[in-house]
Amino acid sequence: MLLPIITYPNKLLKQVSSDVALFDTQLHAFLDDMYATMIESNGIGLAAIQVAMPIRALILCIPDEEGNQESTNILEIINPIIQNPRGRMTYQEGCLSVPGFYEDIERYEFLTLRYHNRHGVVCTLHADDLLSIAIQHEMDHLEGKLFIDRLSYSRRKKFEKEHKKALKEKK
Ligand code: QAP
Ligand code: CO
Repeated sequence: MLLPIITYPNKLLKQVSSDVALFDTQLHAFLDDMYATMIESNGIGLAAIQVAMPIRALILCIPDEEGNQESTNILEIINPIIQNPRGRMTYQEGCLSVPGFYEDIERYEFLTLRYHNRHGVVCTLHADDLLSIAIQHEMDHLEGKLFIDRLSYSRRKKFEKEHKKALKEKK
């Protein structure tokens, strides 16, 4: 089932999400819906709050070297904790909740992630490059934060101006 994606400036995106306690069939069905929704929208990452569910769950599907998004590469990450973040890198980010806007954001290049999979099993993952960036982007959503919240004052002002104009042209 496809779910509607909430877009900026919807206030729901500011909500802090809560830990997942039950790793049941209802959660599995929701994760499957998130995956279908993300693929349909040409996304590589989606947090539960983007489809109005304030739980600490996110999915990622990073394209391989050829740019193919294999369904076997899907990561379902629940109640994540970042350990040992290091290095810095800049990447031009976008977000399904801020469609049509892309900005350079600096984040950690490497990190270790502790999380639960859909069955509640504790997993560890070592991430670098785009996977590391995507994890940090999606984990910001769990805190009610968007990538545009990380822009400098002047770049944010420029974004708001362009966003206002884009909304007007859509109507
Ligand atoms: C988050 O973003 C991300 O504006 C995932 O028109 C972004 O999937 C992680 C998308 C960059 C790491 C690096 C955005 C699709 C998808 C749009 C996305 C759009 C269509 C964004
Ligand atoms: Co996003």
